[in-house]
Amino acid sequence: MPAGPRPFRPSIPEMAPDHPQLRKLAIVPAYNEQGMVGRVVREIRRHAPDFDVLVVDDGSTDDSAAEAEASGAIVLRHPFNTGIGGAMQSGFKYALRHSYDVAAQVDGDGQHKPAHLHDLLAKLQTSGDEADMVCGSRFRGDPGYKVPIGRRIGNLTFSVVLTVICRQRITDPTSGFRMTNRRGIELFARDYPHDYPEVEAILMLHAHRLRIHEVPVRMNARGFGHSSIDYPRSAYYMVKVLLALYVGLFRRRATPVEATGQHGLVEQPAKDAATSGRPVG
Ligand SMILES: Nc1nc2c(ncn2[C@@H]2O[C@H](COP(=O)(O)OP(=O)(O)O)[C@@H](O)[C@H]2O)c(=O)[nH]1
Ligand SMILES: [Mg+2]
Repeated sequence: MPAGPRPFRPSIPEMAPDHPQLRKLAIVPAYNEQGMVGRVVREIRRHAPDFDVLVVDDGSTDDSAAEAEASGAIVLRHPFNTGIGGAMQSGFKYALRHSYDVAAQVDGDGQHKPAHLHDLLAKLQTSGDEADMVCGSRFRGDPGYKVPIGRRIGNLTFSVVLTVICRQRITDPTSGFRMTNRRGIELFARDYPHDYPEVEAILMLHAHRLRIHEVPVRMNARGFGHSSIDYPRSAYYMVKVLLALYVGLFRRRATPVEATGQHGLVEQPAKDAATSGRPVG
């Protein structure tokens, strides 16, 4: 990495392994996922009842929000579509404001298996300081479904680039199935990449000296609807993200002290979102 400002590394209390009091949030980005998002919420509550579930409805024009709420999720609604990155950043802001220790992403299209949430959590906890984010990787074992060839090629390209930059093996940089600790929550609440955020988010973590681990997971094929990275858009996706990675290498990143004049993060209230659903206990 080029010389730059000090990395963002707020001091947080060490995470106590297997601490039952950890506050954990599953963030479910959803854009027109009616028919699937309710099932995702119920599956999370069944397999990981210790997680609160926050669905970020990203300006859907269908009944995703009502379905999520009926299934027992807290629902945050964007008044218009912002893209996956915007949806996730709202989730991280919520996690920060409500003092969660752990935040996971579980996509609203049903691709991620909530049964793996505790595999991710075990790595995040037992590794303590060693893993600020744990990514579920389809390519460290059996992916569980036939990953489309376009996605494989894109994934491999980003995997090579990030493995070189981060000097550690990153096998599934486009996986959105990931979990982060308080350090990651604070960083991503303040700044999260837009458009196709997963790959850039790994670079961000690396630039801020936060640590990444991968655990093998199986995923499902998308039930219905279309991935945001369909074939016509995949070339744009490749060029855009590669450019963003290159620019990101040289980007100056403000430290919390520079940004706020004090240690830690002063959160700006989210302007365009309203919450509903059951309160966080
Ligand atoms: N396509 C799309 N998905 C969004 C958006 N905002 C939130 N999402 C959610 O982000 C998740 C991942 O999106 P998806 O298109 O499946 O990405 P992929 O799994 O990487 O191919 C899904 O749960 C979507 O519902 C958006 O603006 N567009
Ligand atoms: Mg998907």
